Amino acid sequence: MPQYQNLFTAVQVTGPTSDGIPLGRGNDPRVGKPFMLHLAGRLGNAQIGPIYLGSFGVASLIFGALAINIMGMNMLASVNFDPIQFIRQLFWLALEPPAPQYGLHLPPLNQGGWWMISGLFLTVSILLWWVRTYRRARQLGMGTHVPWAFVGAIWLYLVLGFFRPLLMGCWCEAVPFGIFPHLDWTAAFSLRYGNLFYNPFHALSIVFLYGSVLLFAMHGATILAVSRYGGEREIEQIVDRGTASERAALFWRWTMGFNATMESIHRWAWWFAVLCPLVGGIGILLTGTVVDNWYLWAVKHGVAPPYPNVFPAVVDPATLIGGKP
Ligand code: 07D
Ligand code: 07D
Repeated sequence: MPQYQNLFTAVQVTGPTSDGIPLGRGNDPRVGKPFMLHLAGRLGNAQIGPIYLGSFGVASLIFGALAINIMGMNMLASVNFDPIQFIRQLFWLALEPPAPQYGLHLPPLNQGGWWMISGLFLTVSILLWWVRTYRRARQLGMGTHVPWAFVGAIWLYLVLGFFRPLLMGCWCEAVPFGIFPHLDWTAAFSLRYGNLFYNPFHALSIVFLYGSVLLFAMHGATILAVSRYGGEREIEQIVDRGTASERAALFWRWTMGFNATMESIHRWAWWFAVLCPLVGGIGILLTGTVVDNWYLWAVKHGVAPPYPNVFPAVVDPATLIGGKP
């Protein structure tokens, strides 16, 4: 008998389209006539639409589009409005935050002003999208777990571009907009503050990042492995756990002596995912404000060994003026 592995075989659900539940007072109408798309059905639900846009959704899209356009136009200006060079160099182009001399003041548009405006619009757009996730969850009578998880990501984003620069007294501390420029910023940040690997919150953030991957793989694999018993059919599994859930649980109890439950695995997933940017944000907020050099901090607290005496003593570069102590 051929093995039923179910890694790629997706069930295509076809039938009459559904508009979903009627919406009560205070809601806008949903837009778009729903239709079936076979390719979408290979990845998820075959039905596309209708989508709820609402006033917060529309406002979020407008602010988001403005932010991206300001970034794009500045990048285009930086290559003298040459569309070929714009495409060729796109990954390297940047819209940089203001220079250090402006501190927290408003700089001229071409020296960081556009960065501030597009950053503000991007933030407004993200926050409006958050309101939308909250309101839609509420309207469906759901818990608000998704919006609160989203807050985790927004926290790290605001620490990187708003809270930390505010504490440091300079917008110049914030991240530039651009594909490779934001990577350069990340590498430079780590070097400037004495190697982020020695920041315990960076380490914890990595634990939750890797942990999320591990949990996701274990959970996805377990459910697929019992889909031959209907394990992925959540409705049946809720009213009658049957043999699929039982097997899934037993598999882990047999292999590692302990198993999550159908319910608790989702709490594990939620906390691991949320804690990744949450502890990360704490680590970034402490950098430069409380701790100036994570390597020296680690040596001081016995986490890292000092360099052997054969080398000259390590001096915190932040204490150097013009390269001299
Ligand atoms: C798969 C969901 C879909 C989302 C995607 C991202 C944009 C940007 C803007 C042209 C998992 C959409 C991208 C809207 C377009 C312009 C101006 C999510 C999925 C596909 N990063 N980062 C990326 C952002 C920071 C770092 C990629 C955003 C920090 C490293 C993408 C932010 C630091 C690497 C991107 C942000 C940092 C990346 C893929 C905000 C430390 C990579 C992202 C708002 C945390 C990777 C070339 C992805 C890469 C990468 C977007 C912040 C480090 C462009 C929007 C400052 C080391 N980052 N990033 O798949 O390939 O996420 O870069 O804070 O190696 Mg980044
Ligand atoms: C960025 C949250 C904001 C995103 C939002 C989304 C849109 C797009 C569009 C849908 C990602 C908005 C979305 C606008 C919508 C569409 C199409 C989450 C974000 C609101 N590191 N590192 C981390 C590792 C090093 C550095 C975290 C590994 C070096 C800095 C993570 C390694 C140096 C920062 C992590 C490694 C360095 C980080 C990010 C290995 C560089 C951060 C977690 C193996 C030389 C960030 C405390 C996250 C942080 C961060 C992993 C190495 C620098 C765990 C695995 C030593 C400066 N690093 N890192 O969820 O929190 O990000 O640090 O070497 O700021 Mg690191």
